[in-house]
Amino acid sequence: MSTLDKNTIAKLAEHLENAELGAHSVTKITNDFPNIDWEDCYDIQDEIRRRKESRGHRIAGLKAGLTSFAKMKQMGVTTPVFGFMADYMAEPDGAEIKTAELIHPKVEAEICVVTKAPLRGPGCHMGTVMAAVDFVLPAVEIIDSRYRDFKFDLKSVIADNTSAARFVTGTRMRDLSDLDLRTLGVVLEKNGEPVAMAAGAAVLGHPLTAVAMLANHLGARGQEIPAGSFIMTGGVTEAISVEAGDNVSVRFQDLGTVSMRFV
Ligand code: OOG
Ligand code: MG
Repeated sequence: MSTLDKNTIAKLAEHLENAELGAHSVTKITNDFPNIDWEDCYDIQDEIRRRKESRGHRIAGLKAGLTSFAKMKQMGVTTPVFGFMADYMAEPDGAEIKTAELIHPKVEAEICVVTKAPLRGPGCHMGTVMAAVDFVLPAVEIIDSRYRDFKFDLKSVIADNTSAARFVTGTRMRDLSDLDLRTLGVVLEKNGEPVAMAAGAAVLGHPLTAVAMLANHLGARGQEIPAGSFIMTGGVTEAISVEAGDNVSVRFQDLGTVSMRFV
């Protein structure tokens, strides 16, 4: 069930994408559309994706967010959300991230996978996900809500493509069978100081649970996770604000370190 017509969805998608591309904040869309539903919000996100693809951009990955208790508590919400990353959001390990292109960036440490088989819900579970994982790799997501003061509700953040802005992938890939993703430790350092830490179990008990939820969410919308997808399972700790001059390094047990500098 949707409450908005196609025209309104297109207008809201343009509004939110312009805020992203112009790096300016806007008010929550639920202020003006209090009766908007989940379907509408994912429709707006899909329209943002269609706009990018029509300009020649490729989809570089899929993401689950608000999957750890620390993140849910920080943002005052109780369920995960799903979004996508576009090609221009990808940055290599050691990158300089330009803060002038962002509004109020925060970093998140995430355990990620690349798949070797398609995953289509409903009915996806840990077993089907494990069979489809090609390898595990670490990444840092740089989120940047387009909403004023980084304040939003779940519906608004879904429409805003779950604050996706940039991501830095690590360079060490490992087989899933060589790792215990629940006990895999993660230490996030900002300017040489450890500022947040957790283990993989912080994400829904096991990070691959987020992949199953993503497949089931997409399945309900008639979509799937294609083979070869890069998937981010969500920040293991609360997100940490950064500004120009900050250095961030995240140390992942068994997966190496991912670093970047904000300029
Ligand atoms: C929403 C996106 C959250 C994560 O990993 O939890 C997210 C937000 O907090 O702005 O990407
Ligand atoms: Mg994230």
